[in-house]
Amino acid sequence: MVFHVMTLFPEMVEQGLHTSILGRAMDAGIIGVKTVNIRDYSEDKHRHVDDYPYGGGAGMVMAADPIARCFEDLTSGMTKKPRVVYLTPWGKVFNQQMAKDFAAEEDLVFLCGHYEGVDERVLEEIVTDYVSIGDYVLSGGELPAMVMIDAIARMVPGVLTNEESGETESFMNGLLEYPQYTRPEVWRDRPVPEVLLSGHHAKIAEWRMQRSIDRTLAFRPELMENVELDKKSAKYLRSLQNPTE
Ligand code: 6GU
Repeated sequence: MVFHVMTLFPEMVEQGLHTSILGRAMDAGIIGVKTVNIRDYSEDKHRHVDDYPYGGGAGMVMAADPIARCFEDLTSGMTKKPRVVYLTPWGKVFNQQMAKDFAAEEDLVFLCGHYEGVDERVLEEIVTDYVSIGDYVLSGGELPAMVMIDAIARMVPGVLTNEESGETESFMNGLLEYPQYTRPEVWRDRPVPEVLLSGHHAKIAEWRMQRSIDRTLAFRPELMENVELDKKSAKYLRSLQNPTE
């Protein structure tokens, strides 16, 4: 899968994604990240890509034409029209399901805006998906694009090893992660929960499931609405709700 990022800050995106799991996946050729500098498509002698807003007001607006020509160049070799994500606080809020859906694409294009926005007409022409990463305002689309690329890449087959596999992590079964411990066995008078030292795999699995449920109820109770619990988990949840039964 190839992520194409249209941005005014290509170094920022490249630097941020070449580490750890994504760096390994890129070296293995499973994913690619290609950045293009929108400024290279300016026809202005000063390489300007922004201009004053019609109707007045503060700030500058990114002009349609450099973005359109950047996009046309980027997609000229593609046989199929790619999905194009515009990062914006007014988009649909990104989640794990969207990460899985996007991971099925062969090519995915991100348009990172800056200044006060982007000329609406180029958005109408090229954008297929408007996406936000949460209800707060950032200075540009680069950090959100990097967040999305990390989450999407992890869902591409072959990126995670079996050991790293997302299946047991937060959100994959709809519950939050259970607590983890490593050596030493006692740290500042705090022992590791006994069951984890027992070597009893079924008991450990049950303990982890119960701690996932506890944590989800404590931190994100609204997630509980959408989880499908197996028999044992459902029974544990009922035992919490009806402690006398
Ligand atoms: Cl996608 N862009 C910007 N500029 N700010 C954001 C965002 C996106 N998502 C949350 N805040």
